[in-house]
Parts: sequence; C-alpha cells; structure tokens
Amino acid sequence: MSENAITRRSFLAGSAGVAAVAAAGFTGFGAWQQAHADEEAGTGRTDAVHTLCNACSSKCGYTAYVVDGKLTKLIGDENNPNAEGHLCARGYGYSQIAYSKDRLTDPLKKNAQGKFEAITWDQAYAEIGEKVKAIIAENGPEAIGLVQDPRPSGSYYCNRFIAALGSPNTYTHGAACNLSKASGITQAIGTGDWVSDVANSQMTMFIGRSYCDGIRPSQVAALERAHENGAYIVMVDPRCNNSTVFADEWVPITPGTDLALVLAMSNVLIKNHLYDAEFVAANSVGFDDWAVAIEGCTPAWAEQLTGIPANTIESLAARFAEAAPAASIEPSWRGAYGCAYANSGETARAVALFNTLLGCWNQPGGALLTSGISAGKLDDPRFAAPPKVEAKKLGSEEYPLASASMGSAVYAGEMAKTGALKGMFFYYSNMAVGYSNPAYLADALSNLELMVVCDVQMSETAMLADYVLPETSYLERSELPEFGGGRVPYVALRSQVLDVIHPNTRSCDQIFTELAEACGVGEYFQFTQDELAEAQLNTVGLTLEGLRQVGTVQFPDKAFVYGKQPTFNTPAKKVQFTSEACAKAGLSPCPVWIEPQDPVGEGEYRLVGGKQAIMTHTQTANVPELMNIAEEYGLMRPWISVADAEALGIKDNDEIVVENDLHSGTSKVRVTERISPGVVYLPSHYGCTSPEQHTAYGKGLRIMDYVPFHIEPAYGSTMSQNTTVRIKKVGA
Ligand SMILES: Nc1nc2c(c(=O)[nH]1)N[C@H]1C(S)=C(S)[C@@H](COP(=O)(O)OP(=O)(O)OC[C@H]3O[C@@H](n4cnc5c(=O)[nH]c(N)nc54)[C@H](O)[C@@H]3O)O[C@H]1N2
Ligand SMILES: Nc1nc2c(c(=O)[nH]1)N[C@H]1C(S)=C(S)[C@@H](COP(=O)(O)OP(=O)(O)OC[C@H]3O[C@@H](n4cnc5c(=O)[nH]c(N)nc54)[C@H](O)[C@@H]3O)O[C@H]1N2
Ligand code: SF4
Ligand SMILES: [Mo]
Repeated sequence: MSENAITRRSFLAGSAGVAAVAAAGFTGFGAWQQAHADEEAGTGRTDAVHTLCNACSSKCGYTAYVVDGKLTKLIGDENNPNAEGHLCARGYGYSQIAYSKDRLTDPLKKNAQGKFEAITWDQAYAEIGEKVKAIIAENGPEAIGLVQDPRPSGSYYCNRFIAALGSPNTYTHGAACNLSKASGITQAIGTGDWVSDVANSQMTMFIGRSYCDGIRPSQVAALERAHENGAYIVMVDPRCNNSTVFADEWVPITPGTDLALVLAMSNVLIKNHLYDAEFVAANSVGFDDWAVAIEGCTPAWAEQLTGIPANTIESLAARFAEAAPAASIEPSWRGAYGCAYANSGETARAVALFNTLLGCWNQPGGALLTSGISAGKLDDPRFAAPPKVEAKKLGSEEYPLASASMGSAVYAGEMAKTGALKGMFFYYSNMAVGYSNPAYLADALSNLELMVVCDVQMSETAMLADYVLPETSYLERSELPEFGGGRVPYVALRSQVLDVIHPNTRSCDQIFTELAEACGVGEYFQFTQDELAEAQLNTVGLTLEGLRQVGTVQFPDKAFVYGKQPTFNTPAKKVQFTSEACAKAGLSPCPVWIEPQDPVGEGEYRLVGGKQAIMTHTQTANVPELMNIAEEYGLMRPWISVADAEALGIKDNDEIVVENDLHSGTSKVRVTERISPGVVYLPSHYGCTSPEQHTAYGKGLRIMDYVPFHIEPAYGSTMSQNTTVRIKKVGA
C-alpha cells in the first residue's frame, strides 16, 4: 500500500460519506424498503408502476408504489441493468421533487423591473414564437441555440425543434462532464467509451472515478464482486474516495497529472516488452511513433509530476502486465479527464492506448466494446426528420475534436457574449452555474435577445431567463423509450406515476410541440409522444403497452460475446496510436505530455471537485430529505490535508476562507488524512444562489465560482479544475 494509505477499519470509522449512505439506505435496502412500506402503507387503492429514476443520467428502473394517489415506496427493478434491483439514496430522496414547495407552477415572464410575472401558456408561446421568427428573419436560424441534458424525450424533442428551425446549434452538458473523455477515446478507438469488466478482472485501475460516490448501483455491485473475487483494485485519486473501501491500493496523485502516469506505465510496458505485441501489430497504426515519442516518459520523470514514487509506477505496470488481458484502466466519467484540464482529451486518448497495450479489448475481465440497440427507421412520414441543416454547429471548427453530438456548450456561452447566438433555449440544464464561471456566464447570457428556460424549480439559469416554462416532474409524465447499451442491450420506459400536481405545468413533449407550432414549424410535430414511442418500439419487436407492463426489456440475443474481434471505427479502422485529426487540430499526432493547468503559485492549492453519494450536480440540494443528510454529516465542508491544516493553524471544523481572484467564501472545513497535501476538495453540489430554492439557498460553496471561463484547446471542454485557491482560517 502507498504511504498515505489507511486501514479499511479506520476508513470506515472515519467516513461520514459511508455513514450517510448507509443511513440513507444504500447498504440495507431490504430492511429500509420493508420499514418504509410498513410505515407508509395506506388502506386505499395501490398502484404499482414501472418507471425510471430521474435523479441522474443512469435512469435506473424502479417500481413506484402509489397509495391513494401518493407515492409511498420505490423498489429498484431487478431486470433493469443499471439498477439490478437497487436504487441509490438520491433515487429515493429525489422522488420528493414532485411534492417540492419550490416547484415552478406557471409560465413566467421577466418584466421591465427584472421581476417574474405569471403569464398564460398562450402568451408565452406567442411571444417566444414571435421573437424566434424575428431573430431568424434578421440573423438566420444559426443565431438560435439550445442546451439540454440528454434524456430520452428531451433529446428527441429539443433536437427536432432546433433542426426544424434550421439551426445546427444543439449542445449537451458534455463540455462540463465527459466531452474530453469521449472525444479523446474516439480518436484512439473510434468510439467514445467502453465497459471495464471489473467484476471478472484480475486488476482494474480507476483514475478519478469513484463508483461509490458517483453512483450507479450496478457498478457498485460489480466493484464489490471484483473485491470478493480477489481482483487487484487501484484507485488513482488525490482523495481517498469512498470506493477505496473495495480497493487494494490508493494511489494519491497530483491533480491533473494522470497523463504522466499513463504515459510512464506505457513506457514501462513497451521498454520491457511486456505489452501484447501481437495484438498491437495486428490491430493498430502508429505504434512505433508513439513508442519513440514517449521514450523519455520514464517512471522517474513521472514521479516529478505526479508525486507517485517511480517504483510504484513500475510495479503498477508490472502488475498490469501479469494480469492482462483480464485487466484494464476503467474508462472513467468526469473526475480526472472528463472536462477538467488542458490535457484531458489527451489523457483519455492515452488511457485507451494503454488498454490496447494490454490486449484486453473484449477479453474476459478486460475492456469490453459493447454495443447498444436503437430504434429502426420509421416509415410513417409524420416522423420524417426535418431537412438536413447544412450550416456547421458553432464551435465545431474551433474545437474540431469535440464530439459532434455533444458540442461545446461553453463555446455557445461565448457565442452569446459575442452576439453570434441571439436566442437560446435551455431544457433540463443549469448551465449558468454548472458549466463554467457563473459570473462570466451570467454576463454572456445577458446579451441574448431571447432566453427561455424549461425547468421544474427556479434554477440559477432560470433566474437569468426572459421566459421560464414549468415542466411536470418526472413522476408526472411519460417519456419516449430509452434505448440502452452495455453487456446486454435493453429498452426501458419512464411511465407516468402520479397525476399532474400543478395543473399549469406541462411535459417536455407537449411544450416543444406547442413551441414548434408557435415558431411556425409545427408541421414536424404532427404526432403524439405515445404514437412515436409505439412506432419506435415496434421496430425492435415491442409494444408500448408491453414495455409499460415490465418497465425494462433486455435483448440477450444481442448480448456482448467475450473474445469477439473488436471493431475500431477510426479512419484507419484500427486503434490509432497516431491520429491525423489530432495533428490537424494542433496537437501531437500521438499523445504526449501537456501541462494540465496554469502554474500553481506560492500559497496556492489545487482545487478538485467530486460527487457525493446523496447529491446530483446542482439539482438535488433543494430536496430537504437529502440536504438534511448533508447538514447532519457536515458533507458541505471542503477537505484539506492534516499537513496543510497544521501548517496554517487550522483545526477540523474551523471556519475557513476559500478564495482566489474570482471569488471568496467561507465554510467550516474538514481536516483529513484522506486528501493529498496541496489539494483542496470541494464537494460539487452546493452554493445555490437562487433564493426561490428555499432549502439549498446560500448553503455551502460553489466550485464553479472559483473556475475561470476558459476552454480546452481542440476538445472544447470547460477545464473545470484548471484553477487554484488560497485558504486561511477566518480572522487569520
Ligand atoms: N452521487 C452522484 N452520482 C453520480 C452523479 C452525481 O451527480 N452524484 N452524476 C453522474 C454523472 S453525470 C457523472 S459525470 C458521474 C461522475 O462520476 P465520477 O467521474 O466518478 O465523479 P467525480 O466525483 O467528479 O470524480 C471522481 C473522483 O475524481 C477525483 N479527482 C478529481 N481530480 C482528479 C485528478 O486530477 N486526477 C485524479 N486521478 N482524480 C481526480 C475526485 O477526488 C473524485 O473522487 O457520476 C454519475 N453519478
Ligand atoms: N456546480 C456543479 N457543476 C457541475 C456539476 C456539479 O456536480 N456541480 N457536474 C457536472 C456534470 S458531471 C454534469 S453531467 C453537468 C450536469 O449539468 P445539468 O444537466 O445542467 O445538471 P444540473 O446542474 O443538475 O441541472 C439540471 C437542471 O434541470 C432541472 N430539472 C430537474 N428535473 C427536471 C425535469 O424533470 N424537467 C426539467 N425541464 N428540468 C428539470 C434541475 O432543477 C436543474 O436546474 O454539470 C456539470 N457541472
Ligand atoms: S444511480 Fe441513483 S440517482 Fe442515478 S438513476 Fe440510479 S437510483 Fe437514480
Ligand atoms: Mo456528468
């Protein structure tokens, strides 16, 4: 174990996070569910409806029990591959959003004094429609843009609406999540992700990815199985995260230097001929160039950058070689290289190439290139796509490696500032405080002639809008089927569980159909959501009613098969150790070291973020049931190391100032051995500044306040951790 490692016993005893999760039901599902059922059991009519959780993008399937019209119990569906019979604490807690006192209940318009007034839907549509038409008449459709979180109905209706208007400018939250990861990996292997076969592996390394904090229940279960099976699990993280409970080694690393670690481990494999030369020769291009390019990336070189002892790097590489091909680096999600640094995309590319050296693609225990299932072509002319938009998405030339389907929403923010975008829609997105510097974005978005936000509560983004459109909560609406990938492809359905609580709220499909009508493109929306869902499902042999009955249907005949020759959908049709697109975008043809961030000055600390098991992004902090847990366990506190605390005269729970040139705020602090010296960790869910969110408002610090507005070259991400902070005790 590395020097900073702690024993499993002390880890458990010292971990408020684990305690909180246990308290909220993550470990004792059966008991919790039973207790809850007994407590809440009504005497009247009980309905059981299969639906999908909406508290994060995993969309776990569950059965909702409704007694006398009130939600009483949720049980994760066994047949849903993300849930595997379990939900996480957020799944339970966030269901209360339906009953939130802070729900938006009517369409709102900002008046001349900057105050919101309730208006009718008809007025909202008419005014928005008129404004959209005027912007298009004057500037062309490319002056309209939209940002949305990819949920099944949201994606379909939002993208279709913008395409119908003739604009290419749709963006997801990717630039603040996994844009660099997916885009970098794509340069190497032609697809943006893989599934590490953690449970069956002999060794899996996690780089800035914590299944037990950034939860998906099936992944937590897989990690637990891996641990029980004796797999060697390595957590590379400046923080001893909660997944370390299942790990054999915690490798603390200087934030942003993961690329150096991966290059050095690759260097060891190549130099010592420990890589799968046969696989590499048959399945890749450019290997020799990369081998030369990283000749100097020795463990000793990497030690200087990462802070990981050279012999630890050597032994990690050697262990990998021994465990291969039942070994891989897990693809990760956001933490280290989703969108964090100037080298994030290149780190992702290097990780995919490292796995190639292991020859682990599609091998049991290795890295699996699974495929999904999607709806087939729909014959009905009502569903025909709007005419193809010829114009290029704003940002696609400036950030040519950014995944085309995600785009760079931060660049779109910049385009609002320059005036290239004049009208923007936000569906299910709190971009203003989640995607880059909030002060900068507020200023940029204030330039828009039209800003429309569709949400369920008054988000900070909604506060900036001209019009706010209230959606029903996810429990009060149905959506299009979710077509999912993984080891066994599946189709799952979000069905309406509760009657609409606030009569003047509407669902996404209705809102965008009516908006389209108002903007003069209603011809592309001449169908109901159910008709479209039925048609989509029929293409894979299902019916809407059939799927509703069971919630999730898996397709075992399309399941992943071990040993299948991997297909690499790159221009070379092989793994690309060198990429022409990267070279054209101004990067090295093969991944080499890039400094992650601006230099760290005297008295400055690197700032990292990270998920907590009971919260999702900015959307859950206003749920009292979840905020209570955060307050009870002091989860909002930033973490600093014992060594740094001693040097600064700070004690656990002292009030400290966290500041940099952009922002200053105070908070109680958590002093812990579980973080590397020189690093401050801020949990990423707090610091709400919307007074209409009565539970979350003003609690905790908001990480994005400390992050400058800047964009990762070539890849277009927000560089969410290219920043530093200073800390001191209040009054010091
Ligand atoms: N509870 C919860 N679960 C979620 C979500 C949520 O909001 N809450 N959101 C879902 C979504 S959309 C996502 S993208 C995933 C995110 O899932 P993850 O990517 O796992 O999320 P994070 O917690 O941001 O980062 C993981 C770890 O990276 C570490 N880290 C930070 N900087 C660095 C670095 O430079 N190098 C290394 N090696 N490690 C670093 C952090 O300390 C943290 O422990 O979670 C999903 N699941
Ligand atoms: N501060 C901060 N910034 C982050 C992150 C973080 O943890 N903290 N995480 C990063 C990551 S990994 C990601 S994926 C992105 C996520 O970015 P977003 O997808 O923007 O996620 P949220 O910040 O949770 O904001 C979601 C918004 O949708 C609203 N909403 C919730 N339910 C509904 C609904 O049913 N209908 C509608 N119309 N709206 C709804 C919520 O009230 C909230 O305002 O953020 C990134 N940026
Ligand atoms: S992981 Fe948790 S929050 Fe996310 S969908 Fe599943 S139950 Fe809901
Ligand atoms: Mo994310």
